[in-house]
Amino acid sequence: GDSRMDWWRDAKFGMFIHWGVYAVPAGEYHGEQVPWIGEWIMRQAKIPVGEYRGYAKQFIPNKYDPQQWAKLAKQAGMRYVVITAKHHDGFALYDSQVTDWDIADASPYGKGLLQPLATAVRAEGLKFGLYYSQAQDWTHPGGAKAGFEEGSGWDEAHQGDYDQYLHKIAIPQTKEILTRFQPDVLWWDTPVWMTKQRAEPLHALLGATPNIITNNRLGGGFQGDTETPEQHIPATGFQGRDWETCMTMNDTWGYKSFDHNWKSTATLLHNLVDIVSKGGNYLLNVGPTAEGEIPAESIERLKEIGEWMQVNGDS
Ligand code: FUL
Repeated sequence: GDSRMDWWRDAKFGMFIHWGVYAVPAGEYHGEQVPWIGEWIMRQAKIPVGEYRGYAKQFIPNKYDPQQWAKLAKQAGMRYVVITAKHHDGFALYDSQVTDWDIADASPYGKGLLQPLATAVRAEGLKFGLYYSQAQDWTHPGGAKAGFEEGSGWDEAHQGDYDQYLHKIAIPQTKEILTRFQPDVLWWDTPVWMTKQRAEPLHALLGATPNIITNNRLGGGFQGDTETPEQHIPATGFQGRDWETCMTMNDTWGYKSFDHNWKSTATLLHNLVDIVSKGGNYLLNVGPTAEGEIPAESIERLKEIGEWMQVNGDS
């Protein structure tokens, strides 16, 4: 077998973290509650790039406590953590050298958020993974779309071609995150307009981290290691393929102040058992606030899951 996959297959349960400046509007734009998932607010409300950039000035996570997050994951029985290094809004949670649209340069916080988490998570004996949006980027030229067609955005600032974006931003940033953080997982997303030719240089970078595990969302025909059913549990799993269901605890990945539609702990445990019994992994999401706190409702559920694990888990 492929021993590279051993830890991941054994892990069963992980924490997904969607965190970024979208936690500042927290689902609201000009006093209106914007429908759908919070991390998509920029596109949903067609917020101009210049205005969206302003949110970064209020993204000051002074309450961020990576040790607490790592312990919370560990106590819940999770064995890995995957956090958004950069989501579709293009904002990097680390100090990127190829843009100033990152936490260190665009926010008064002034320093990276990923290394402290990588260190804390690994200190708890958990694996550390990164999510990276390689195709959609609603801030840097060439990475935005209004529909699902290439190169059309909702702002002049979007003008540009994807290949230019790929070489100026996506490739150098992928290189940065792989070399700086040596992630155990790279979680690509939404391979719109990816072709074999575009995906190849991204795929080639993975050679720098030979044991890395990647999902099936790079695009261009690359299958990666894992299937990624989103917000649902497949009836029977996948023949001959590893898989991981990712799911929210309420109805959003990124923090929304008014989403109170929380699943019960019983439902979350049922999902975990259902997924694991079918051979999959469960990547359960938390969406921290702009101040850097995991919502109390999520903490409460993770603690209850941890209590169940004490009795029923294999430690
Ligand atoms: C989707 C993204 O578009 C969502 O924002 C979220 O990150 C989810 C896990 O994947 O495709």
